[in-house]
Amino acid sequence: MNMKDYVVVSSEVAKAIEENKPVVALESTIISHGMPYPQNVETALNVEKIIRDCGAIPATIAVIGGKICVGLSKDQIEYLGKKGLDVAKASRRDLPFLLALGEDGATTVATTMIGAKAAGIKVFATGGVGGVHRGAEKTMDISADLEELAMTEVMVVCAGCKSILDLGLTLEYLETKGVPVVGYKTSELPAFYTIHSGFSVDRRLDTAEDIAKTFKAKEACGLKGGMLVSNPIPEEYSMDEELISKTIESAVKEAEEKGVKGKNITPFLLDKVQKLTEGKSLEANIQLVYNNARLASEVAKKYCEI
Ligand code: PSU
Ligand code: MN
Repeated sequence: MNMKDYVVVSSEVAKAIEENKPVVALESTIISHGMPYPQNVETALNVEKIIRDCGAIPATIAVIGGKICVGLSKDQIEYLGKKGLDVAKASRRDLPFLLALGEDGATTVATTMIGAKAAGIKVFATGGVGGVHRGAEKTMDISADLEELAMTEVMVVCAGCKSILDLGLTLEYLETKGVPVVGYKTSELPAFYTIHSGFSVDRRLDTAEDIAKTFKAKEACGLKGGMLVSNPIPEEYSMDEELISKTIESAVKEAEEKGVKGKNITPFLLDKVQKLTEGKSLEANIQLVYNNARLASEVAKKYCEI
């Protein structure tokens, strides 16, 4: 057995890769655990359409029946969206069980990177990545997404990090692991719902071409691992900083009181923030994903041209 036995690439995606056409990978935990039904399915399908309209091919990734499927059908996306929290959230350590036992799993940033790399996809668009949690000096809760960025050659286009995380520690961790952090048209790390975080990225880049070239240079030198491209939420959808920081404070406090830990904490906090802002944060979340899909498509196109 080798990895090929566990990976199923759709014929459309396989053909695109073979012909050096731009492909953008998409994760599935954002569908099952990141948003409520039916907005999750609607968003997932819209993201695919946006990528197509930009001239690239979308490849949503999930584990279905023990296979890492790269390029899901509409029905598969609908299935994951409807099942929601009943689908296992699958990060790196969960993968062997699901594959061996023929089960389903929604892929996090880490596992989506693994699937993307296996299929030969270089660019991946999502909303937010996992990171170092607040209080990690005691809990040691650091997302496997960061380790994956350190070892798997895929660019991840996101809207920065949510302040459910400790952004300063997340950047320190990425620095230690040698992961380049790009700010698209900004030198400040965006904070997901808002444009400003007060933390600096490694480098501001203003074009998709420069982003693609930077990644090519990294690959050419055999510098292993991925690259984090942070793309600020469009100004018109950016949320009120005070509202969002109060909301996150109260969500984090509730999680602590309820003793929510481990893989449940990120979905718990996302859900709380959505409820506390009465859906306003959901709209912001949807719009920033669309915005990332557009940038990722442009980067994927440039990467294929170089
Ligand atoms: N952050 C978000 N939205 C998400 C996630 C994180 O703003 O949907 C999901 C992603 O799938 C990410 C995962 O990879 O949560 C990280 O989970 P953990 O912190 O347990 O590693
Ligand atoms: Mn964790």
